[in-house]
Amino acid sequence: MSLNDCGRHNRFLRALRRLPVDTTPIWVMRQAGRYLPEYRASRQRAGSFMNLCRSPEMACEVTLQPINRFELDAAILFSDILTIPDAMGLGLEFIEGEGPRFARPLRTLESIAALGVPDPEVELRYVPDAVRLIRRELNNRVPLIGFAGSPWTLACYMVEGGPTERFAHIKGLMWDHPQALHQLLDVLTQSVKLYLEAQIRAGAQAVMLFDSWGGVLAPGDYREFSLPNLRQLAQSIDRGPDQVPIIIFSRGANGHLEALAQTGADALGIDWTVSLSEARARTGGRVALQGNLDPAAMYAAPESLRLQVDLLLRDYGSAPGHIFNLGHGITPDVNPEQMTVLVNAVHEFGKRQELLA
Ligand code: 1CP
Repeated sequence: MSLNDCGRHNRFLRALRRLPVDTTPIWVMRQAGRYLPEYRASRQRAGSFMNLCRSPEMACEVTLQPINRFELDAAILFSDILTIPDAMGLGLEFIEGEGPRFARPLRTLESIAALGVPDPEVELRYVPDAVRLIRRELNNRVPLIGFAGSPWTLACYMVEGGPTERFAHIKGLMWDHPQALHQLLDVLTQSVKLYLEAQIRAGAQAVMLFDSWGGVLAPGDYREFSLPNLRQLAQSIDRGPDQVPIIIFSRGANGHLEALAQTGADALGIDWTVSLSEARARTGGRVALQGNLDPAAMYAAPESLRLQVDLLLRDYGSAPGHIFNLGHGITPDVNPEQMTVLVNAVHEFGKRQELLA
C-alpha cells in the first residue's frame, strides 16, 4: 500500500510522518473498552479480561468493534501493558471493578535478580498471533497500532502489585536500592524491545509506548529512571523494512517535552494539561503530536464537545503532524453516541483549508 494517497486508510500514518492529510486523523485511547455494550458482551462471554487478551480471535473481535461502529482512522491492538510481567511469572489477575493485581509482586532484591526476558514468540505468542489475525481482518481499512508499557510504568505495577496512589514501594526501591531498580528497568527494556519487534514483524504499522506513570517522578528522577529507557527503546527497536513509527506517551511529563522530542520517537502523545500550540513550539516541529482533548469533554453536550474540538484544532494550527486523541483513555460511562459526535467534528473541522498545509 502506498503512502501517497490520502484516504481513511493512511491518514494516520501520513500524519505520523508529518505529511499533509485530507483531514485530521483521530483514534481514541481505550477505544475498545467498557463504554461499548458490545465490548461488555464479549468480556462476559470470555469470562475474564485475560481470556479476551489470550484468545487471538476474541482480541481481534474486540479490536474491530470501535472500527466498525465509528469512522476512526486507526485500530489499536486489544491487549494490556501487563502481559509482559504476567509472562515473567508474577501471576496477573484482573479483579472486576478494581483493576490489575499481581499474586507475586517484586518485594525482594532476589526476586528482581531472578527475572528473565520472556520470548515474545513463546510465552507471549498470543500477541503476535492476534496482530496477524487483526491485520488480515482489517484488510487495510485502517492501520493497526501495537503497544507496550514503558519500563518505568511496568516496574511501578510489578513492585506495587497493582494500582497505587502513593508509589511507596517503587520509590522506596528507587532511593534505597537504585542499582536494583536499574537492573529491573534493564530487563524490562530488553523485554519491551523484543515484544514490540515481534508485534512489528507480525504486522503492527505503528507502535506506542505508554509511560503512564512518568509524571509521578521528580525531574531528576525522571531523567534517571524513565527517560533513558524510553530513549534506548526509540533508538534500538528494529522497525523493519517499513520503518514503523514510534509514539511515546509519557503522561504528566510535560516538563520534559523538549527531551522527549529528542529521543528518536516520531510522535509524542500529549495529555490535556498543556496546549498543543505550546507543545508544538517546545518540540520545534521535530515530532508529530497526538492528543489532547480533556477526556471529561466527552460528558459535555454535543455542541460544547464540537466547540472544544474546533478550539483544539485551531490551537494546533496549520502544520502537518497532528493526530487527534483524548489526553488519556475514554472513561467507561461515556455515552458511545458522543464518540460519533467527536469523530465527525474532527473530520469536519480538520478539513478546513486554513488548517491544511
Ligand atoms: O474489562 C475490563 O474491566 C478491563 C478494562 C481494561 C481494558 C479495556 C484494562 C484493564 N485494560 C484494557 C485494555 C487496554 N489497556 C488497551 C487496549 C486498547 C485500547 O486502547 O482500546 C490498552 C492500550 C491498555 C494499556 C494500559 N493498561 C495502560 C496504559 C494506558 C493508560 O491508561 O495509561 C495501563 C496503565 C494499563 C493497566 C491497566 N489495565 C486495566 C486497567 C484498569 C489498568 C489501569 C490500572 C490503574 O488504575 O492503574
